[in-house]
Amino acid sequence: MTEQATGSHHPQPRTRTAAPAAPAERMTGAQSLIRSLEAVGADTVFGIPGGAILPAYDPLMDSSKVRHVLVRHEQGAGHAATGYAQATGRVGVCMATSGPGATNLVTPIADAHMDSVPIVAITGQVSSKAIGTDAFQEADICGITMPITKHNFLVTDADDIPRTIAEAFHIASTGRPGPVLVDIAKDALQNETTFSWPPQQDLPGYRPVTKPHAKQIREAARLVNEARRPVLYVGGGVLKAGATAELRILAELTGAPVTTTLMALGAFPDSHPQHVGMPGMHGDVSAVTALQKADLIVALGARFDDRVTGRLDTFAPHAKVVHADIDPAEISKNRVADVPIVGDAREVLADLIVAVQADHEAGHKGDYSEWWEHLNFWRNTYPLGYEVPDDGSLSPQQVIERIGQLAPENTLYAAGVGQHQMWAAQFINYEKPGTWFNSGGAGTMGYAVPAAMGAKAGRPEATVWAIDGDGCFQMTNQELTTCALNNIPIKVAIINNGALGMVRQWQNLFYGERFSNTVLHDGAEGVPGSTRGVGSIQNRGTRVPDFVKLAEAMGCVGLRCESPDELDKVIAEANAINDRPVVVDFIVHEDAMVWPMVAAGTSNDEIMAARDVRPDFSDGAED
Ligand SMILES: Cc1ncc(C[n+]2csc(CCOP(=O)(O)OP(=O)(O)O)c2C)c(N)n1
Repeated sequence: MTEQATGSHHPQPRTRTAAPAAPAERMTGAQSLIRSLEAVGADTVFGIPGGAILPAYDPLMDSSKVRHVLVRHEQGAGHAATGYAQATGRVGVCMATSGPGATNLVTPIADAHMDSVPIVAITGQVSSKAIGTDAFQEADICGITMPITKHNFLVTDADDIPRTIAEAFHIASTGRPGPVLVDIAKDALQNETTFSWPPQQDLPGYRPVTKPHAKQIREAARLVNEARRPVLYVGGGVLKAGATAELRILAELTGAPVTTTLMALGAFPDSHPQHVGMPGMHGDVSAVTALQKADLIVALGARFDDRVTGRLDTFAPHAKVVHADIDPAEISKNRVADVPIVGDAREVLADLIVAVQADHEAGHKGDYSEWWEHLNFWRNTYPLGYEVPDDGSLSPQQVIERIGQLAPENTLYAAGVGQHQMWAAQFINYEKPGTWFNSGGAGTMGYAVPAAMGAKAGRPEATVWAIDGDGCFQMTNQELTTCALNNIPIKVAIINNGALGMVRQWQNLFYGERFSNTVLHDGAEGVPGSTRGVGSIQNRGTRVPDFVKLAEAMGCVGLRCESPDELDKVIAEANAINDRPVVVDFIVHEDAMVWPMVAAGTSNDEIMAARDVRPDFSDGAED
């Protein structure tokens, strides 16, 4: 067992109600696999068939409960499973054949592992007798995915299929969620077996701890009420635990500021007066500084990622740390916790509310009024902002902001990786849990389109916008064909700056503006002496590919927007199309940069609010 997380469980239904016990029936392993998927409540599987998994595809055709979505690349199947899982709270499922089919799943599996997303990947394997012979399309996918799965199984006996599927779904969705791979040899799929449900599960040693220790909770409550500069540092674990209502109660009870990480946007309303923003490399000055100057950090389902802490040995030097996490391996991994709490975030928060309240009743309540003066000063002095280009071209931040403002209620957003991802995090308001999906831990370009597809397949009633970069889009856009053919009408905004923008930003700031291999258009920018392509996008030559034509070729509506005057009209047009996927090619200025920024490897104290703008912290907040 490659178990890395023994934490616990999740209150939302991740799998649908198990089928009632059925009498044993004779059938093939493949039929037993499909029956097992039906029994655990899997309603959607994203995948591509091939030799080793082919026996499973035959009975899949007859299932009225499991819908199979035929993707165009297995990477798309994996990210779609992730998007589905994040949008529905259930386990996402993807399927592939042996060898290259399975290895194409490696990136999305690694991605789901980094972001603790519950998916089950089912792969065909060569026949059990051929395993280890370098048979055609053989790859040791269990070996390959060992460090990037919560657990994986190799099944060589048809009789083991129902139990393995039940265990895989259980492991994926309980404790700290994560990806589980089930690799099934072809002969196990072909052989006769007996199917009965529910199977007896056998997972010795897997007992995630959900209930926090009362003494630790009391200690945490005491620190909260004694602190003068506390911060609730909220990570994705709070969303996964379905603990957002409890978070709000605790926040309002204490009056402490709240910061939600990139993985936790929507866990606490952006508009709430106690929300001080997102921390991290491109976080709000107020959130980064709040953590930096805090005397107490209460980390809830967050993991002190390097993008949040900046240079670790200078992170939050005055703070005591309460660290609550379902996964004991996270606690004190990067920052030593003064009060470690192992437990499910919802249970931790529920218990903390009671303990804090009891302290209040006993006359101990924290006074954070002076802290709020500092927080409000930072918030008001260094708000997020952007410049509108004076050459009449579109500002990428404005495009993203307007998409958020014009979107129907309950719109879901998936982002790629790069500048557009950071702007989507900064300039769209996330008010509700489960509305924002991105590749936070792995930073996987190509995540947005297939993740949006998975989210829309799981939540067909919701509007789903993918906010993508022109670089990212070129990695996985073929899944738009899948969307067009399977009635999955997502909307894609390509924030087309003609460059690998985030990398270009680093070249701009740290490599003396030498733009090595980051230009995606055919202009000659970056070449010394060139007069073409420098400055604005209008100087570019032929656009390759033409995203509007590409979208149309894939059965989508393709729109283009090049100026601020057209912006609202084009977004409204895209919002009005619900029978087909829509792609909007937003041609934006290429020089925009993401601010604020803490340069990699530097201290959060060195945050830059904008180019050449270093916030002034000489207000003695931590004195
Ligand atoms: C699969 C993968 N390859 C490379 C990178 C490194 N990388 C990070 S951001 C980025 C540029 C993304 O460009 P684009 O999609 O156009 O987005 P922009 O930053 O311009 O908004 C690259 C190459 C990555 N994160 N993922």
